[in-house]
Amino acid sequence: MRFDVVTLFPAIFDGYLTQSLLEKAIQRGLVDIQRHDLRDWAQDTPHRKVDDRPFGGGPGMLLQVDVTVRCVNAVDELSLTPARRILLTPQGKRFDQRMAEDLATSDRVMLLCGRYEGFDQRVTDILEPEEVSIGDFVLNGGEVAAMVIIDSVVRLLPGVLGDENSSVQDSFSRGNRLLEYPQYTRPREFQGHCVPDVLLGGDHGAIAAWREKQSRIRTEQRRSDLLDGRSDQND
Ligand code: 6GU
Repeated sequence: MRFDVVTLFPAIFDGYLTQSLLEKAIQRGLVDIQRHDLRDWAQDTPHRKVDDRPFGGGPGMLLQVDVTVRCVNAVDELSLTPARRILLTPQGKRFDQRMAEDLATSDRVMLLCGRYEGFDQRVTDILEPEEVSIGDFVLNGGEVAAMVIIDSVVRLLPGVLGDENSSVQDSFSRGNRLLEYPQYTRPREFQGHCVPDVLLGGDHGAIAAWREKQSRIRTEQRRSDLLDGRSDQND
């Protein structure tokens, strides 16, 4: 699977690409992540301007449609497979595990990271990307959101995680709408806090039942919206 990330700040991704589980996935050829500096498609040298003030007034600057369309078309031509285009914006459809699972079936995804007040509307009108948000809060730019999306998608690709099953049981995956149960490792007791007896007893049926109950309790207390489907705007 290939990601093309269009950004004004390609260096933001440096540590992420080399310091995480991702590095191994890249080395093993399971995923390819290419960054593209939007500024490389600016026309005026030496300023390489990519933004301008909004018509009608208002705060901040907008990323310009001509630069962005040139960039996306050039990136598209780097590969024969057309990329699924995603524009990162707080105005987008909210990202969730289902969307991650869907993206993991694509060969190629292009992520457009906005900065400032975002892109000129005509970027969306012309390039028709899917507009995606990672939640109801505002980031300084789409780069962190792009990393969130890449991270959640890459771990779903076959061969990336050691145990092929370990992403299937995740909270929020298709078959599981509950939060994870609490887990413990050694020591058995620390500062008077003990590991629940049932986990030490070796009765696998009892352990499974305890975990299921803990998942349910946690979900009711913290995320009751998951139980009645209210959280899922995308259903
Ligand atoms: Cl995708 N971009 C920005 N700038 N802020 C966000 C976001 C994206 N998702 C949530 N907040």
